[in-house]
Amino acid sequence: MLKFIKIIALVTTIAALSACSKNEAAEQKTSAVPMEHMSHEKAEMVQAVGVITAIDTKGSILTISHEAIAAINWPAMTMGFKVADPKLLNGLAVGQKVDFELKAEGGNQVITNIKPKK
Ligand SMILES: [Cu+2]
Repeated sequence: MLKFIKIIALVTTIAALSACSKNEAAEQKTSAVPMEHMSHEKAEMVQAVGVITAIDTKGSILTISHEAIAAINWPAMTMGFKVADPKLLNGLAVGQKVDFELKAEGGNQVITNIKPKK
């Protein structure tokens, strides 16, 4: 009888474990969805291209409609980026096409370099 109970317990454990790993796989699938990159913490410098749609000089925030960035698996989208130095905003205008460089800073993507695209 004791042996029978042990087997039941074992079977239950295995079932629980496989259910758990199934859940993990499902979660990984969901987290591979585009917006996950917003809280992306890896420190990497990435080159990107986009068009400026708004400039917030007070908050040092540039809103850019950027193209897809394959290096970090981002789809194309319009989003706000903080600039590392307010001086980077000098000479920029809404509607301008730009080449820019991003760096992850505390989970946020910060523009460390930007220049009008030729
Ligand atoms: Cu984005």
